[in-house]
Amino acid sequence: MPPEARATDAGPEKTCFKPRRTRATEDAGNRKGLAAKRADQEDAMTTLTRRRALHLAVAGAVAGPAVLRITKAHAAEFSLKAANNTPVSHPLTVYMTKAADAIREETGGKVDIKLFPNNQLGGDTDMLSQLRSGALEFFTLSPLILATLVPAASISGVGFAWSSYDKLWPAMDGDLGAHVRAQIEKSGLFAFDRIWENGFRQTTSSSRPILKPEDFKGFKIRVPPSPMWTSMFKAFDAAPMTINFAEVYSALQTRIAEGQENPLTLIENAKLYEVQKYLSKTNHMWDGFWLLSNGKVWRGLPQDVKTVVAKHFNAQAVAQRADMAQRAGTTEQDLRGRGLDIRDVDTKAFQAKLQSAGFYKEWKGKFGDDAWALLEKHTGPIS
Ligand code: X2X
Repeated sequence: MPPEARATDAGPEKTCFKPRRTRATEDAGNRKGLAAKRADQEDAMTTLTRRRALHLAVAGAVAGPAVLRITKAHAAEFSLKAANNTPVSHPLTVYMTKAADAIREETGGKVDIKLFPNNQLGGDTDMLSQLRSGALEFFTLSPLILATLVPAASISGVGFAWSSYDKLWPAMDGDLGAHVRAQIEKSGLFAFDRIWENGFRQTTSSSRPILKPEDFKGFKIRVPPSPMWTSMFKAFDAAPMTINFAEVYSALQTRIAEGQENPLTLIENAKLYEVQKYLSKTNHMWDGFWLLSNGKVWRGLPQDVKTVVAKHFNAQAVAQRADMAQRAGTTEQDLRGRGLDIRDVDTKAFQAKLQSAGFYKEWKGKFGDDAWALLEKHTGPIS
């Protein structure tokens, strides 16, 4: 069993959470029955109004659509929203939900995080804007898409850099992750310590199997909005087009794009096998999800709230990694069963193509020698 799984089995330590009590809640606690309930509700309304005022102050007047405001009237003292781009069945959503449940439970309902999965609040680009304006409190995003705002963040996604998770997780939980999180913080966002798993990315196609680097020539491939993705697939001589994940299924269905690339778990959960025929195990890049918060909103929360929220999100991120590692084998079987024609390829040939196209030289230059050395300290020499 991987160490992550063991740590989680033991369960996160309980911290002593003391809900903040106002005079109104104390009075309500002393009364009985309906009267107490009414007082609780009134108190909830007061705190919601307070929270709303805080939000407006933090976010400014143009904070985003009114529909995203806190509207739930119940006893929570902190009603917060979290969002992601993965289907309800994806382990990212499942384990974020577990974290929200654990936080609600440990705080006796005072901290209520409502999850909006599956691009319900818009595509990644929209959700990133909402997070930055303060309209959305928590959001998971690929380091490479985040690089549109924080260029240093995409360093974990350099092509063919990682040979195993034994190198990857210690780097992301250690100094490489700390380097990236420091840059994220400078941009006004906050990143939780533990990055969540998306996986190693594989290439799918509806038109032809990609078996060797030359098969990418002119291939109309959807890539997420990110300079590194576009750069990588240009280096493969493909024709990359930037599309948010929210529109990927329909882009493939209508054949606007011939193919896309994503980890097996997401290909299965988003049912991309319905609109793709071939899957090539190109394994070209590792990708994760940083759980982000708006820096001002995060710093504005009381310390005891922050401690409980961070503890459960970090613990569930580690549990989600372990769960995905356990499913890896069966997912491939399932996808074969769904009719995908799965092929192994010589990944070395693909890496050589990136090398000869100048991909590594370009990105080493962009990240700088120090950051590159930090990456290679964990991966070994990349190019
Ligand atoms: O957009 C994608 O392909 C996804 C879901 O993998 C990311 O979030 C980068």
